[in-house]
Amino acid sequence: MSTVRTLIRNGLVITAADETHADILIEDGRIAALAAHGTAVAQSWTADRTIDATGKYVIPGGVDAHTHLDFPFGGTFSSDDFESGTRAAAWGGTTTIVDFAVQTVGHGLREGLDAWHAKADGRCAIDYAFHMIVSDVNDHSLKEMDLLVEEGVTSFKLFMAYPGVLYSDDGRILRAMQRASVNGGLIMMHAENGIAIDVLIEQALARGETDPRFHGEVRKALLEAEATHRAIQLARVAGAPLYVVHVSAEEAVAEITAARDKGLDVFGETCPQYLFLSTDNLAEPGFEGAKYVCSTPLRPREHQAALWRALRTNDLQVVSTDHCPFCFAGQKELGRGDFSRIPNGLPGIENRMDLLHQGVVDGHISRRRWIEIACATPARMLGLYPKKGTIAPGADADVVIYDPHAEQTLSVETHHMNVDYSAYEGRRVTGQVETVLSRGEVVIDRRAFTGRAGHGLYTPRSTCQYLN
Ligand code: DUC
Ligand code: ZN
Ligand code: ZN
Repeated sequence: MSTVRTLIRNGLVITAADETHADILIEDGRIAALAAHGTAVAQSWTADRTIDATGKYVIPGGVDAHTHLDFPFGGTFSSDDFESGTRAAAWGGTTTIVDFAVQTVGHGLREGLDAWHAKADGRCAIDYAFHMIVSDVNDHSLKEMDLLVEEGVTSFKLFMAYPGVLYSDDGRILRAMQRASVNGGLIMMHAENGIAIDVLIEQALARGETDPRFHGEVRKALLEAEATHRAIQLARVAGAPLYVVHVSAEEAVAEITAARDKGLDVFGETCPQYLFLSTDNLAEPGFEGAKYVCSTPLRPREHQAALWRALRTNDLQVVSTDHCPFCFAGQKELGRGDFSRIPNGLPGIENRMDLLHQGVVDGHISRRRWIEIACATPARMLGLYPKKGTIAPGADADVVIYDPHAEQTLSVETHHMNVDYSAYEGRRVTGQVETVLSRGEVVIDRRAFTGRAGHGLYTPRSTCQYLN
């Protein structure tokens, strides 16, 4: 049974809106009250458990808007399942994930969603929700979209990439967007011109260009920008909001910025890998570059400044992980001699809060912006606010005690993700998660895991709360 009353004393409470020196009272899994340190109110509080946060930040648990646990791709499955993946998330200060359920072509959305519930049920250490990948837009799946919105699956990912697998053509995309404009769903777009990319892949392989670095060369920034532009125009025609996932190219950011300058409900997310890694990693010698194969691909490092700038100006609103880990041994190796067979995806569910805090340390973003892009906005965007994403009376007590001065070295030796390498091996970062509460239960206690599989609950969502 959980501790019913918990007090967090003496920390600096940071939300997207405020930084306050406040104590926090937690009752029955929720934030009951905040009061300034030393005030009569704060001093009157008693609790079953008191956490001293002197010298620490007290922040909302992270909300990761984009994960792929137990995800089928390229003939294999991502190596973290819902148990190992959500445990690693907790270690990294994330207390809610929104994972992608998949519709298989020829089957319904309901069937896909039921399968993802079965994968997750009873296994999660933290709370979770689902988006739905729609890979077969037809009359039946369009009707099912309405039902899913009503039951709390309020966002739908479509792919302009991966022809023959997850790909939807423009007509199907338009139909899904038209449906979303009526039922309130949010269309999430993987914006890359997959038809053109497939031609470039074929030509590269025919020239004998088989190394991982060619993955980055054929998936051109211009083809991300072109697809982003097309998705925006289709959304305008349909009168639907649009959320572009894993934006990596400066040219794609420019398309989103232009749309937002017109006042359109167009949003964009990026991921830590695009902020910290680059095509230099894809070009690492031997087959090492395979560790960095994901789509959209890593870009030349010049793109990083444009992404950070867009995060500051709110042209990009969210940083999620797109966590989709594949082990180097046996999984990434499927693509030796043919980069197009390397399973696409990077591990990162555990690293997001720390890497973004490093963005604070490096002067790219403010502390409050860190919380906004990692907690509050993803919660609003996906209909989870204010239950998730903030520290306020009535919110779930998903709280992280964060040590802003701790130094750590990211490494496969110390991470908790079920994958045999770290994309950030040897990187020194300042700041570390110390203690994590999920709905008032301590799941990480001064860097020891005290949670359990099954504590995490499925969390239905309302529709997007971020529209203009
Ligand atoms: N991109 C990835 O890198 N992995 C999974 C799916 C995707 O779109
Ligand atoms: Zn994608
Ligand atoms: Zn993804």
